[in-house]
Amino acid sequence: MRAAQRRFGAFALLTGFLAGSLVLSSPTWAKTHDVAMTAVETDVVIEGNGERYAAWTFDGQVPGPVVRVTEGDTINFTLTNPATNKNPHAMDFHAAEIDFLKNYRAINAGETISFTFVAKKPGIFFYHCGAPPMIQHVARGMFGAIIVDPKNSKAWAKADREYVLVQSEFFKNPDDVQAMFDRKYDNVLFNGGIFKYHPFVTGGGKLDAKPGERVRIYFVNAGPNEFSSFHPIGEIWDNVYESGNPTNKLTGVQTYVVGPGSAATFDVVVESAGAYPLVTHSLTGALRGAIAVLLVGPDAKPAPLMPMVPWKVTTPQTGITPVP
Ligand SMILES: [Cu+2]
Repeated sequence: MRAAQRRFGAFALLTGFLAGSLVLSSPTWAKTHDVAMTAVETDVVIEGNGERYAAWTFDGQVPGPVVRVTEGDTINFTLTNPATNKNPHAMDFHAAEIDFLKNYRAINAGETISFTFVAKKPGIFFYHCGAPPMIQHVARGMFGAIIVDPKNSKAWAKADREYVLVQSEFFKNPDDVQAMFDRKYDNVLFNGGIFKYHPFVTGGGKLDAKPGERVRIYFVNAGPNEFSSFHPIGEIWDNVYESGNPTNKLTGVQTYVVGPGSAATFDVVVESAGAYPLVTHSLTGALRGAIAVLLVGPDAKPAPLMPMVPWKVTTPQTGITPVP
């Protein structure tokens, strides 16, 4: 009896020790990320025929790079505005909850700014330049997406495939700020291109998926002015998560409005092979470039979060196939 108690005591001591050591030695889940971006004033390809545009960018691409962290993580961010630039630039992360005046101020060419924030809320968030006139800095391409994954990965269904789509309006004269105020846009873009994911258009691509996969679209509307009415033609969103927060869950949604400066996460499970165009159902936008074809077939290959960013068109051609 006493021997059994001793054994139990030793066992309890051992398990207590193991539990204690686990608590002490386990790293906390929160991480710290050093994220650096450079404001780059450069030409980018915006059309499948190789047409270029005098953009202002983060890291030379439109949209800027996707930042991905987990809820609770700390981001040490640095923006560099090289001396070779002509304009002030800034960074505003919608995933942050920090002082605007101090952290989001514009810096001149040749300067650098750093700030730190904790991504406290999960979701998909917009980021953008806030230097005046902000409408022009956004319209010319200084925007992107930050994904804050929920710390509890079981907060929502696991996605089989993920894409980031950023919608924006395109003004062909990059210096016509009045046209930007007057909403006189020429095209609407997904990920910085006119019909970038439309396989019938010269230089166009597509988004791939396999039948039965849960495809998760992290969707950001950069604006600067127009609302998006995001709809999958031939499908229904299985779930929509406002701001990409798993708690904000909607089910069985045909079309969901995302305002400028906002974002949402869209899940669709496509049962059968075929083509499913993802559009803004504000048709003036869709028919001026905001159509991304989700091509569903058994041979779909893995793809990056933002395919074809930057858009490298190797053989410039002329003429875009009209879209029906
Ligand atoms: Cu800027």
